[in-house]
Amino acid sequence: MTIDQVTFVKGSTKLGQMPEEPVAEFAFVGRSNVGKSSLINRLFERRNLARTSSTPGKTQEINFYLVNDSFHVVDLPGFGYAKVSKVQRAKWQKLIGSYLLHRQQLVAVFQLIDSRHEPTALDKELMMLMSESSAEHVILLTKGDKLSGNQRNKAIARVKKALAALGQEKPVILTSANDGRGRGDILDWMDTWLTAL
Ligand SMILES: Nc1nc2c(ncn2[C@@H]2O[C@H](COP(=O)(O)OP(=O)(O)OP(=O)(O)O)[C@@H](O)[C@H]2O)c(=O)[nH]1
Ligand SMILES: [Mg+2]
Repeated sequence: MTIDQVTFVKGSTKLGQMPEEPVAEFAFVGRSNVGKSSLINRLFERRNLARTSSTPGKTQEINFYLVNDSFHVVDLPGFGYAKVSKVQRAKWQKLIGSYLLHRQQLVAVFQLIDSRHEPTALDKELMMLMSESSAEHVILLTKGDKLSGNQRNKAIARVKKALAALGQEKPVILTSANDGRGRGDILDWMDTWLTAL
């Protein structure tokens, strides 16, 4: 698949404000600063369509992008940012939780985990939440450019082990927004699911 056209649709902070069109959606979710917006830009080959920042907590809304006039890519606000209040955190969990479990259009969730770190408790919570969802679920390890070849294999093995401990077996793709690795695999998965609809 090639990305021919991308347009920003809208940013939503409530389930009721999300686009109503029955368009297939692929969501990118993971902790703050893990690299969701950067990877989406790389996927689109657009430098700064999804706004990124070295400060965690940049993306505050659920941002919808329409691709090739046929599907949505959804950039979700990050979780696990230490400086947010309890109230904000609870709000995030409610919004993202209900999006992931109840969004009719949702075809697949790409869960991003930093390739340099062990999956956190929140990463594992999200894995468990996804077992209740009917959407497809793929793990993307981010910032793979920062690792050596040996470390990359270790990172993949580590997350597969964490999944197995939860009784799950999911595709794991090593990615980098910097050098573009993994981009082709992400597009191939999207293609496969769109074809199966
Ligand atoms: N080396 C390297 N740095 C990256 C990569 N992807 C993202 N970064 C850096 O990580 C930081 C966070 O990236 P974002 O894309 O804004 O992260 P996010 O997950 O969208 O963060 P929130 O919107 O706060 O949830 C930025 O400083 C990026 O430049 C990557 O593949 N390699
Ligand atoms: Mg972001």
